[in-house]
Amino acid sequence: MENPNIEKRLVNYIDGEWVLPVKNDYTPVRNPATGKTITSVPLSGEKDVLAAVTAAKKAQKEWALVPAPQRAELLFRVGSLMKERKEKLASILTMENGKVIEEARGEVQEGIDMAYYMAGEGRRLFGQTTPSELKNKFAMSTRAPVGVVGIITPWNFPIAIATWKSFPAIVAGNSVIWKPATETPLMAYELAKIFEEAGLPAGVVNVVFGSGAEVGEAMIDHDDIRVISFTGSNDTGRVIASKCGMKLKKVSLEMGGKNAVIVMDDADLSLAVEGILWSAFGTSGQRCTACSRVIVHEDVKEELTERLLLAMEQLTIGNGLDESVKVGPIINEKALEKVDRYVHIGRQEGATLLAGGYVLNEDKYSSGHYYAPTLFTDVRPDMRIAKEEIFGPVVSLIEVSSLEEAIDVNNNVTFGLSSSIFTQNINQVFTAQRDLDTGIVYVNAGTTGAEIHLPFGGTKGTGNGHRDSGLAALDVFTEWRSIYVDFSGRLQRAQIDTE
Ligand code: UN1
Repeated sequence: MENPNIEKRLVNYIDGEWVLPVKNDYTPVRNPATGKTITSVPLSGEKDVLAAVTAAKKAQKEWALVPAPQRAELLFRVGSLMKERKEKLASILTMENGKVIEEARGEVQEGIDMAYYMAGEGRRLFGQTTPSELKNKFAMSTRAPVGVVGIITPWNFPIAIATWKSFPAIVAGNSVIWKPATETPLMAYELAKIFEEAGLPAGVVNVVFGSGAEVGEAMIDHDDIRVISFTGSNDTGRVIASKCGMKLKKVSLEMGGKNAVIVMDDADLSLAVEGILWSAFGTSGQRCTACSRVIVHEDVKEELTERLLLAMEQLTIGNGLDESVKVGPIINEKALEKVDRYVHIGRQEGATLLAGGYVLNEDKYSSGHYYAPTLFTDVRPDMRIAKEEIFGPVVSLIEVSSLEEAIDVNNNVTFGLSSSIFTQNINQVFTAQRDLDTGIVYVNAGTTGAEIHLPFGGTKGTGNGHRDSGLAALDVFTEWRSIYVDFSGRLQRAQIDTE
């Protein structure tokens, strides 16, 4: 056991109790930097989900009647506890996920920001009032909770994404059943402890650990879970969408990207290199928003490539708990193999490998899963490495000769999460923000770094029209209710008695 302060075996959190899973089935959780076992996580099943649904249904009825500003008070407390424990949470996050400690602190901060932002919604949750077409009649709309909601969160942002989904659900008066990724259960465990300590009533948030095939499936199947909010792979998202579709269940999906940085001929190249480096190799490229394509104007391609290669040489790779390390490990063996497979595909397709392209297996890396930061050039937009999500530290340089071509190349993929342009030209900036077909657009910054008070999500294969975080998240976890109050004392027929 690597850290004595971490429980050897985790349990589920259902109805305010820490409970063993019904089946005695567990799987180890390993630190991707060292390969060592940190804890083990239950592989729960349908019965655990049923217990959680029963608790969540009961709790939600009461919770919906608690005034929203009081619900928000609890979220403020959750935010303060997260702030108090920021350093502890960040180091556990680095241990289970591998991301470097500075980024782990950033991710925890993202959750704290979300707590305070959504707590503020407790005193807003605005609806509309609007005139009625009839005399002595009042019309308004309010947001009503949906009921019990199911959230399924990924390992790459195990705490931030959980807060994007659970906090708006809670403040709006829903109860939550949460299935965290089995690779990173400790963030869920720690956050559940915080919910408990903050005084969230039993059953408002329930954590059921386990696989998508068992726990996820049971959540999707259960008619009393009215919303599924999922972040993860495109393949899984499609299956969830079709199953929820048959049940007319509300479903919100976020399924990754093939994000590009565009570098125009007038760009500040030093800034562009910094932006590319941070958004492509930060989190070892394991962000939905990671830059995996650089679409570069032919006039600056050579210089940008040289500068990028030099900067890549400076990247320190290793265990993210070491403050000087910039690039941490890949989450597990399977993910490492996938990255390496794509590099082989790239070579076969005729792309030129300029740096990296191999698994790091020197002694100091041998027990973890590390991949060398990789740069391909001469990549054509129709190559698989330019179209498919790799989810690792691999960047493809694609040459273009105009802004129009750059935008075409950017848009000509099935994903649409994030994009960025480096230019000093205001006309190009505004053309790009209008024409880039992604949910997030950055100007003179890389493709990562979304802030929680704006909508997060994307177009095409990235999602299904919904957004996480920002005000938009409330649309996922509430139903609009339109209310008409007639105080005329007689029957007034809409559209008819309007004279
Ligand atoms: C993700 O990779 O799914 O914008 C989330 C960013 C982070 C969130 C990424 N704030 O890169």
